[in-house]
Amino acid sequence: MVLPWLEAGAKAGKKRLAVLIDPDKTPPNRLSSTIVAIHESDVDLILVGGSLLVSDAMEATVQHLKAQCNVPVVIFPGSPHQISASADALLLLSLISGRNPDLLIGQHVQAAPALKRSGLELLPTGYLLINGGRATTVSYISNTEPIPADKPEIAAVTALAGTQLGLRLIYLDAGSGAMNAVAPETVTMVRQQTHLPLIIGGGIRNVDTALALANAGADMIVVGNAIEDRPQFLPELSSALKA
Ligand code: 1GP
Repeated sequence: MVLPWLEAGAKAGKKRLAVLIDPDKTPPNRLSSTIVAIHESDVDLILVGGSLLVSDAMEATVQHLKAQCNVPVVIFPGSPHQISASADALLLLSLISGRNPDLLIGQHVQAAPALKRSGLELLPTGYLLINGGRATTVSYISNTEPIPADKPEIAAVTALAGTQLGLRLIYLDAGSGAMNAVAPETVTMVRQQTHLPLIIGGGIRNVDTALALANAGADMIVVGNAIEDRPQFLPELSSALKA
């Protein structure tokens, strides 16, 4: 089970590393260098998903990764259709930084029967978009405003509310390809308000940024674009993070 393992790791102060694979950008036939990089690294989770899946490569991508890598595969869904019973778990996202009821309950209702049938482990996640310096696909598609980057106190009380609501993970995301990653100060303030495992992603392109976020209290770092551009970044990041 992914959730108890994440919770135990966070409690023990372990720093986890996740790779995000967007099947639109990297379908199975273009995954080989990423898979080599995963084999050369200590990767804890593979997230699969995207805010705008226009291809139908999701299922094939999950199956390919399950066959090639000995790492849990977790769906990071951009829509209620992104469900694959071949995965190990699914981030059941509530977009608590936004005020779009569809992403707080509407899509969950639509997806509920299929999720039940899938038998997937569900990871109830408070998902917060933080302004990363430019408009991102997720912000446009979700029709929500990200939390301003210079208002860490809003992120902190939002994470607190998510914790009080009974969510089990908090994910702060500057959005895929963000110009600026979430600021370590934001992570520090959020960390003071929640004991939940804290996942940080969006725009992380170098080891120093990832280490600063981990030191500020992130339990798991997510990288996507940077690995697609330079797979060698993954083993570098993995050894620095786990050192
Ligand atoms: C986006 O947090 C992920 O949802 C990863 O972002 O692709 O910018 O690394 P990047």
